[in-house]
Amino acid sequence: MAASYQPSKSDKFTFGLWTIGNPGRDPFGEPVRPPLKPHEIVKIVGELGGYGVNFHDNDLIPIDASASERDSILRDFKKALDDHGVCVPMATTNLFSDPIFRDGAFTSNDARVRAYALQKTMNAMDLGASLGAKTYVFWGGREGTEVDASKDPRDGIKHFRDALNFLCEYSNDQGYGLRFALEAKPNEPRGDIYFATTGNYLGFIETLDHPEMVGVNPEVAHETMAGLNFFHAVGQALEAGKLFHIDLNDQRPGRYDQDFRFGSESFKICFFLVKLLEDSGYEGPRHFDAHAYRTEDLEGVKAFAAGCMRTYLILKEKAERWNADKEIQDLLAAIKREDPELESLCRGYSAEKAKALKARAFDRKEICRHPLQYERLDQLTCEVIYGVR
Ligand code: DIG
Ligand code: MN
Ligand code: MN
Repeated sequence: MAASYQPSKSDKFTFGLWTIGNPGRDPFGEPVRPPLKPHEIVKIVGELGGYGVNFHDNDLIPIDASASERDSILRDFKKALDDHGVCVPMATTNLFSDPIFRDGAFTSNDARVRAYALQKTMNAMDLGASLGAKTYVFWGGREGTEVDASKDPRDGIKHFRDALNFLCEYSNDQGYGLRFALEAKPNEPRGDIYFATTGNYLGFIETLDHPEMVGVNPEVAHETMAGLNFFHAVGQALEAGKLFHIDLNDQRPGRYDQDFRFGSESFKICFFLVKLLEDSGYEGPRHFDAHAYRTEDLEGVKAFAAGCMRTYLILKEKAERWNADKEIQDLLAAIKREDPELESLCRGYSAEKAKALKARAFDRKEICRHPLQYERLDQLTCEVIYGVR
């Protein structure tokens, strides 16, 4: 029977409240869609087959909400979660919208702002943990500069490290069991954002007091904006055991952060990404940090969300086809040249191994005669993606 590509809870598809709830505002235009309340977004995600929703603190509770407004919002939100069997795997803090963060949050030049950012994040962690979140994302959208005369980059790193060390201790102190996932972006809304790529964060994590609690949340659009191969970035995060969460969307290179529907632009990268997530046994949410085109009405937004999940499932089936394709697998087997004896010589240093390796003769011309057949391999891969294999 032909696959239905119908999402189920076991696919762990999640959406941020800010994605389906995006009203279509952009730097050059006002909102084009009426706002949706959190419980209305939960209903849409549930009806489309989604697994969970995520939120910034102020996506759920407006920054100046009264206690009674907060209680009412939370009551409706929790009821919708129950009614539609939707969970909250991840939460995060909005440390970028309020004017107080105009020059950063944890890396602000103003100690009062840095302290307020910590306070706001602790409160947001309380909220997220109370709703079941087990992953906490940090996207430092305002942590950066336009004027490098204003800050020594080393100070920014130190302030960010102090904040994360403090918040790791807070999570432990509260018994939340949260895992932190750091999300990189090279620029926008700041001229340059600190920790521009996932690689920056992978290096930074090892300098923290609790590196075991901290991983990364790579986003397709952000690494692509930096001109990088997202498949490689996720590969490094997975290999380091640090892929704690992931932001799926799509992006054309050399443009502002487009956050397009997943798989709508970079077919090959998204194919290899889905194949890597599935082949690796990644068990985290497949989170879509994306939004519908500004042209869309509510039905268009639903088509956007359904399209994200459907495309992921289509690419998952293509990955299964690729893995099962005998011609492709035979090609890979012919291309790779393993040599256990040589490999044992090159791993686990000893003076004897070094001496033997230095004495080994290599026939460069003979080695170059080994065919690589990448044109054929890539053609077959494209044919799987195009749907003719
Ligand atoms: C933007 O890509 C960021 C914010 O939307 C949020 O903090 C994070 C969560 O995935 N992604
Ligand atoms: Mn983005
Ligand atoms: Mn994101």
